[in-house]
Amino acid sequence: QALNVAIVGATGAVGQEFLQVLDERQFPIAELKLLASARSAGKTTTFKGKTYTVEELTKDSFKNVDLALFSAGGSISKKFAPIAVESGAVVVDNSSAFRMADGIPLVVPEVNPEAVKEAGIKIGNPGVGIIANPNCSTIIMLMAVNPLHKVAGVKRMVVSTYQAASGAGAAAMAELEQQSREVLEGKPVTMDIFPFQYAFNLFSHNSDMKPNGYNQEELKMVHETHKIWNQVNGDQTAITTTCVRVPVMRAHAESINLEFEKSITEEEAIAALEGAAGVSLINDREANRFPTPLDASFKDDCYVGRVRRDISRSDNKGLDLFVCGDQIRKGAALNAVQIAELLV
Ligand code: 2RA
Repeated sequence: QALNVAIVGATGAVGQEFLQVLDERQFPIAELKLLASARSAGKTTTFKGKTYTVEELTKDSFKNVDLALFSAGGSISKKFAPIAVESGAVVVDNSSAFRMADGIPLVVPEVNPEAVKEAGIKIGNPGVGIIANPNCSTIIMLMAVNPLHKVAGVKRMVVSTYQAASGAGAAAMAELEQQSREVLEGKPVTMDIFPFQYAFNLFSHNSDMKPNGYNQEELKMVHETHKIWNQVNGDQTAITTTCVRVPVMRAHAESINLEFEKSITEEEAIAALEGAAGVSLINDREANRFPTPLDASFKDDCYVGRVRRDISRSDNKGLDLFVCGDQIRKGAALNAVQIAELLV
């Protein structure tokens, strides 16, 4: 049945991608409401040939709304997602506000779709009402690793990320472009977003540093994976991560080393990846051709390559691989809309 849909954060990069994905996937929409801050209210956007005016988000914005897609930051989600649920809407929230909250499902549809039903969340009868969209680097990593986890059980995982500017927002993308020009023109670089030059440089992820020496982004990947794999209690996959911001516009890349409980050959791994929804292989050793962020940009799939037996081991319980995924699309908007599709 067609739904009354609200988009919170409609003018942001992910909000705009929500509209793109909803249109492309012909999501059944009866009425559409675009919500944003007072500063953005009044702006217009077209959707399916019709012009919509962005309205200011208020506590009364969710009357008769069946589904609300949020991507406006954690504080907006914390304040307004419960109000939306109270009004009868199901919320799919792209912020980190509720990801680790007890009882709130954290979902990658290709990995743990059952979590939505287990939480008893339905259109018209939202119950706990909020479904959390995982962090983009977690989603992209799991798209590559989960098909292998199902075959041989991941015992330990070492992940290094190469994260695009889009993960830090539209302003970071603009700064990367501006700095690149300034560098090439021999001008002093403008540094408004990060405290160091971004163009032709890379740096440890800009999220908060924790006392154990890991930053927030690295810990999100660890904890979110345990929740999605239902390992919050009991045997957990050992995971360590290093997250880096690199001068790439909108697709993340990740290098992943895996240790398995059971043997899995390269051939078995490739077969599992070839059969996995949402995954494409670029794994041509002859041509030395493997995924790049530009292969993944604006695409739905995550692109996997460099699949090889880990030569530091003497058995078939270790693999290395490389994955690229569009941070705004599968890393945020597409995953959220695919969660919404589980509800209709
Ligand atoms: C990043 N994962 O790429 C974050 C975006 N929320 O910085």
